[in-house]
Amino acid sequence: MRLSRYFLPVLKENPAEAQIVSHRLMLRAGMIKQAAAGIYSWLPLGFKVLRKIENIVHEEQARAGHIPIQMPILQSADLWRESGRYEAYGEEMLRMKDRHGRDMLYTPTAEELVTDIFRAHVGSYKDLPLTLYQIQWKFRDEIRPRFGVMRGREFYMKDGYNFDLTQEDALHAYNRHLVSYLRTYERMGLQAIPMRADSGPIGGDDTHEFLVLAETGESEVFYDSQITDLKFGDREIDYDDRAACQAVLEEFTSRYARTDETHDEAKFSEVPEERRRTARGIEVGQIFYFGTKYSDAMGATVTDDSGNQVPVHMGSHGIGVSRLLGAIIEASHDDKGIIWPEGVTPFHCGIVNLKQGDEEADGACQALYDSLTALGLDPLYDDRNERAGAKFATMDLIGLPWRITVGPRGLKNGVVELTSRRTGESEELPPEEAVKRVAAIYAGR
Ligand code: P5A
Repeated sequence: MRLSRYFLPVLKENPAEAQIVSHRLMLRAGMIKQAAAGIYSWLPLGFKVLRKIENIVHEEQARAGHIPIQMPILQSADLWRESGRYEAYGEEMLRMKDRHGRDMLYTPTAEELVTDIFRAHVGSYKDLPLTLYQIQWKFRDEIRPRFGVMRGREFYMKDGYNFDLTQEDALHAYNRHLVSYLRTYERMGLQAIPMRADSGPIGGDDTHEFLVLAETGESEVFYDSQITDLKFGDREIDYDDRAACQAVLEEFTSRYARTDETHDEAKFSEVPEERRRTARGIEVGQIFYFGTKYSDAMGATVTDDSGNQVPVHMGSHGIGVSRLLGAIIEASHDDKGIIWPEGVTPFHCGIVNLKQGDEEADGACQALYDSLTALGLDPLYDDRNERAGAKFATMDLIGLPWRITVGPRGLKNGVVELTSRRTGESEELPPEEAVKRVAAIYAGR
């Protein structure tokens, strides 16, 4: 993409309404625009990152054997009356009537809707296990929407639902989700720690939240510092291997790690004092096992192998896709702007032309652009007639992890400059080498 033809409405001034760095940087980098309290339009740069995050989620869901569907944003209240949650959900549910006076609502979550699909189409234990998921907009009429996409009223969520014959099978689905989430967050450059949490209006006793440690996080968390040494890395786990999934769960959840909702001071004091940490965290996901809560209420049963009708065991699992943009920025920025991890960066690298209009510099930039594009990479070429300083400031603000700087002086010596946004380190090398280096960085991503 040529920046002169792109739509990147960066702000020079710090927006007064933004209290935390991710919100400020998302506004300044022209990623989002507020449409109403807690509701945002996604501008090209923000939309591109949202799509990248969404793609990683889809890829990791596919790896775990989960099946994508798409359910509507507007639901009828009838299903929620069946489950008993229509009244119980309270003020956070946005309710409306259609022209016939029927009660409708904007989906805050979709346990009822998916259970209705299940009971209509699945009748036998032979069709299990089954996990359906979607990535869809949700609405919760939060009393205090704040921090931009971090606590929106409208937000983008991956919500998945497993259906299993027995509790044991459903607990395997729970473990499988935990493993798959660890992998998903690591691909986004995040360390998200599973912590024992409270299940709130979703229900059930077994639940873990995934928290990214950050000073601006809304949750207070208590944990054993050994937990932050654990890395999932790029382990390949066979998701059908129950023992392997169980082992990962035990590895990542056996040390003390809880949110304030479930914190137990007595248990915490058993952790050696020098390892006890109190911090703040951003909840980027949550997994639940709630057994037959919805299948009992809504009559979602299957015949088992003896011909008996039994309610299915269920759980649900959520990832805050739009919130993740904020969480990644909170975890990865400096005073000049965002620093995108390679896995989610909107463009793979920037090309800065120090002397726009100079025949040689223009030609070299175009050649770099063409070579990178031919390799399947997606560069952003700053071809504007701007001062070098302004170009660097824009690149630093929008946070592309790599920048290639091209100027007449370097070209005389046959070199361009490759700079890492994270370390600030630069290296001079011939243009073809710079292309190879960038290609190598993204190989396999
Ligand atoms: C699991 C999927 C559920 O709703 N039902 C379907 C279950 N879980 S949850 O924990 O309530 O939400 C899942 C994740 O969504 C993100 N999230 C939000 N993101 C932005 N703004 C909000 N107001 C908001 N509320 C929830 C969180 O990341 C949460 O973990």
